[in-house]
Formats: sequence, C-alpha cells, structure tokens
Amino acid sequence: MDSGTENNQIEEPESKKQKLSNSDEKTRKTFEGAKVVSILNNKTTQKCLFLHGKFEDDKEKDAVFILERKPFDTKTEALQELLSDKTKLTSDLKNDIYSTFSALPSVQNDIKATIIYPASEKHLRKYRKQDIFVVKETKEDYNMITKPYVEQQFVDKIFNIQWVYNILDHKAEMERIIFEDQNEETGFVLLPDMKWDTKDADSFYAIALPRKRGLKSLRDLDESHVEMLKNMRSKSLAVIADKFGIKQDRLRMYFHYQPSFYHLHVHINHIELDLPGTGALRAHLLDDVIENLLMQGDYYQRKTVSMTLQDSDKLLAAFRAKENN
Ligand code: M7G
Repeated sequence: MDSGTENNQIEEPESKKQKLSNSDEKTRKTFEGAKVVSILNNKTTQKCLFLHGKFEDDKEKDAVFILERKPFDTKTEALQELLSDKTKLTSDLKNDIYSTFSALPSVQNDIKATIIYPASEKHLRKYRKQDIFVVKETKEDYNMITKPYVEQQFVDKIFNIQWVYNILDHKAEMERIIFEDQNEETGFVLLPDMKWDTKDADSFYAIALPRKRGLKSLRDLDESHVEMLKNMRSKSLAVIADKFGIKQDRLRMYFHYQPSFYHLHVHINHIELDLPGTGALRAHLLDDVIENLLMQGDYYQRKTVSMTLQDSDKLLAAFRAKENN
C-alpha cells in the first residue's frame, strides 16, 4: 500500500471486523464476485492502479483493490526465459535498428494485488487522486490543532491501529516477524511492510513497531526515547544484513509526518526503491531524528514541521479554519 496518496488517517473497518485478526479472514483464491465501481487513481509511472470495488455477496460494503506491476525477477534463468521463444512479440514500430514490441511473457506477468475489505470512506479517500497542499505546522499548531484532532479521532474510533496491536500481541502476521525485542521500554517488532511481497530483497520494505504504546508520532519523541530508537536502529540493521544481505548503506530508515497510523513506526526500505513518501515533505530520517533529540531533547515539541495534507483531509480543514479566524 501506499504507493497510495499521502497523509490520510485511516479508519479501519467497523467494530465487529476490527476484532478479527488478519488470520481470521478466509484467504481468497481468486477475485470471484469482485466488481469494479470506479478508478480511484491510475499512477502510470508507478504502474499502479487503485480501484474502488464491491463484492457481489454484499453490495453495501466497499472494497479497495490495489493492483501493481512487480519488479522484474532478475535471476539469470528468469531473464533467459523472458528472452526466449516463450515470449510472444507483436511489433509496434520498426525503424532502422530500432524496434518496439508489445511482449507477452509466459512468466513474470503476475501482479501484486492488495485488497482492503470492507473499506471505509477514509480508505476510499486515501487512495482517490486529489490535490495536496503544503502546511507548516508550528508547535502551537500541533498543540492546538493537530494533537486535539488526532486524539478526538481516537475517541471517535475513526483512527484504528488494531492491526498494530494484533502484530505486537502475536494475533496476526506472527509467522512474518523478522525480529522481535521483547523489552517493554526499548523493544520492537520488525516485520515486512504490507507493501512488500517478501520475494525480492531488492524491493525490501519492512516496518519497525515499538512495543511501547502511546507514542503517536515524531511529535511525541523526546530524549527519553533515544535509547529505544538506537536499539531499533542497530538491531534492525544487524538482522537485515544477516537475513537479507542488505547493508546499512543500502537502506533508508525514516518516519512519516503526518503518518497514516498513529502508533510510531519506522519505515525501512531498499534505497533503490522509488517510493512516494520518501520526499522532503513527509520523510524524517531516523538518524536525523536521533541526532536532533541528542542535540535538543524537546526538539520535536518545538520544531515547525512542514508537511503535506490532502484536499479532503479534515486536518487541512482545521488548519484553514484557524487561518480564517
Ligand atoms: P504510515 O506512514 O502510517 O502511512 O505507514 P502510509 O501507509 O501512508 O505510508 C504505515 C505503514 O504500515 C505503511 O507502509 C503500510 O503499508 C503499512 N501497513 C499498513 N497496514 C494496515 C499494515 C498491516 O496490516 N500489516 C503490515 N505488515 N503493514 C501494514
């Protein structure tokens, strides 16, 4: 996911469903019963299509389907099979030494599919193409606008991070855990991000979730969390080098601000991945965060943070309402 648009807080499906862990859901074998309602976004450069859909058996509920072309399998045998008589070519253009084709390979044409079901209006909004705006959040803005907004969304059960607690409590994705440190203060769980199919180390994408609860975002971090952050950094790097052969100078480790989910988490992904959400207006490098906290313990309680918010984001409306007062 999020190849998607940025900065929308996500409401999980309604309460009954929320109690289920991922593993309680029957795993689908096909898209049987799925119907396309509309295209939410078509990111042609990222080869990623976001669809609003339904399933025939319950037309009341919405679904989001994310279909994404996978990177090529670059193992020599796979490449050789691609460049073989098994791949059917239809000529598009021929000019001197140049020819282009539409090529239909026998292999390598599977796509990554993500289903969010039932999807809430917030999910549909998150993936629908829309304009984004730059907002400069001062410490006063954070305390008077963002913090109360985020807290109210939790009270109203609009934000839901049950999926995070399912992971921390071993109720979901347990078999996917790459590494776990059980310490309640400095410990964390490292596991593949939902966006990574775990097949190809060049597309490595994991998240590190602190065991400590109540840390919503970067804004909650102070010098007392440096030990936890350093622990997450050093142990994640060691285990990723060991299990996946990826060294630290090939990895990017960062927080999002604003995040979509308000349980602090570090994104860790391969530096060659061209990802949305790694730009100056959203990504805050873990190394920089640690260094800033060491220089000034209350750095993130004081700093003005620039960020982007989507047109339909209620937080943006709250900022605009303040501007107009
Ligand atoms: P974020 O910065 O809060 O939001 O990151 P973003 O989705 O806008 O980037 C949350 C990260 O958690 C994303 O990279 C998601 O792909 C990932 N993620 C979200 N969910 C619901 C799950 C999940 O259920 N399991 C796993 N493993 N990753 C998830």
